[in-house]
Amino acid sequence: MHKRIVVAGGDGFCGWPAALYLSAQGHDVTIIDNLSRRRIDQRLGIQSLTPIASPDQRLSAWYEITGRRLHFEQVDLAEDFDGLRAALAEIRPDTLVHFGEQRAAPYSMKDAARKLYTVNNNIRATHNLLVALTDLALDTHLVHLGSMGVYGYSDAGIEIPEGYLNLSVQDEGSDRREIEILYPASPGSVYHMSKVMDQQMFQFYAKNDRLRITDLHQGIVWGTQTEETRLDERLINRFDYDGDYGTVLNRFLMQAASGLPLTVHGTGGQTRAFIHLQDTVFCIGLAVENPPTAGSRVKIINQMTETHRLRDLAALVASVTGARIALVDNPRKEAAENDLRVSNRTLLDLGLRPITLAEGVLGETVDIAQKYIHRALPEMVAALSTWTVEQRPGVVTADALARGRQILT
Ligand code: NAD
Ligand code: USQ
Repeated sequence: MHKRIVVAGGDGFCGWPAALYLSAQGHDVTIIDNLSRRRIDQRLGIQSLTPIASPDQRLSAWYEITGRRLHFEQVDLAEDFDGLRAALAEIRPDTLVHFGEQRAAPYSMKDAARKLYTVNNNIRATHNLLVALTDLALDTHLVHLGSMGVYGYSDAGIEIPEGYLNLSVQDEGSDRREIEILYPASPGSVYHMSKVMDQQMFQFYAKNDRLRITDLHQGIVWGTQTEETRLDERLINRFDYDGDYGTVLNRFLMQAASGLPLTVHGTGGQTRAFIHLQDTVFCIGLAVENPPTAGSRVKIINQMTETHRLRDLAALVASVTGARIALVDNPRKEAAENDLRVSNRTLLDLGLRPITLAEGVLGETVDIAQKYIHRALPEMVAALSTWTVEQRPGVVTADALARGRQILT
């Protein structure tokens, strides 16, 4: 059945190809975005490696090529509750897919202003959406893009379940009680912390207002193009490679294309979850088609297809491209080594057949990186956001002095 769908954050890296995919499936899609990401790029002095067209050009290209209309409304989810409420009252969406948040961990750790912005933007955007839906008494299914990072990367020694953990606890007597809790959160950045806060809001509104909510705990998305964005250069997706917004695999591929060493943080013993962009949009489609019923708990789905240790990932990219690998000081505060096992049963059961990091698929992203390398700004590649003051180059702290004295004596 064709639905009315709002894609909030639909001008971004995941949101744009998802909007095209849903439109291609025959749904009536409206993008809501405040274009903040394009402004952040300008302020940082960076640009997508790929030349992304303006929203107007994107929409007319899509219509010209497919005959399908996509709609666009420029609304700030966090700052303009009235505008958001009015847009939703008009559209009355069956489904709202929420990508509209500040999503870079390094950007969220850059300084006080970006920490404040990330929390204010993300929490208010999510809460405004929840309030607008309840205030309008809409039976909209909210599909939110969450993050695998809410679980954290401490070795629990178990497969990470899909959101909830079943515990067997001894009560005051000798009886054992079975309880279900949200998997204990352990965010690793202010950005990831905002996703943990989103989770709590979803729990409340699902319980109190019977909102139907799916929270997709997504891994790191790699790749650039999907079947739809490939149709025309005006539909091309963004490719971030800079120290704040570039994610690890896309950064490695860009570094390889520009003859730079692959920057592995620390020992590269960190293990992370990954998913290809084409699978992301397919999974969004599955989530849209399989809403929870009103009154049921938040449906949490782990949206990832494979895990990789970073030094193995770097070795794979190096073997395909001939790039060198550099172990650099880790600007983040994170476990140097961790194992990661994750259940992604829901999506597999719904029919996901994962695209894995096979050489052929990697090849397309290598090609994109090479094709547009003339647009790259190599000086923007270094990851300069540090997680703590002590990690900032040139900062001398009491602790560092004490350590220095120990070394000297
Ligand atoms: P992106 O920065 O490319 O896109 C986010 C979009 O949201 C941008 O177009 C931006 O302008 C818009 N936006 C931000 N704040 C807004 C606001 N207040 N009002 C209206 N629009 C707003 O990010 P992305 O990579 O596409 O990520 C989308 C979502 O998916 C994020 O919530 C992110 O946490 C999640 N996610 C991304 C990845 C990844 O690897 N990219 C992995 C897991 C989860
Ligand atoms: N890393 C390197 N070298 C680099 C860049 C990163 O070794 O040049 C390391 C980081 O230290 C980290 C890992 O690679 O250990 C992943 O970093 P990332 O920037 O690729 O991903 P992350 O910060 O976790 O954030 C990204 C998205 C975010 C999403 C998250 C999914 O930006 O929106 O929520 O992936 S997850 O990691 O599963 O939580």
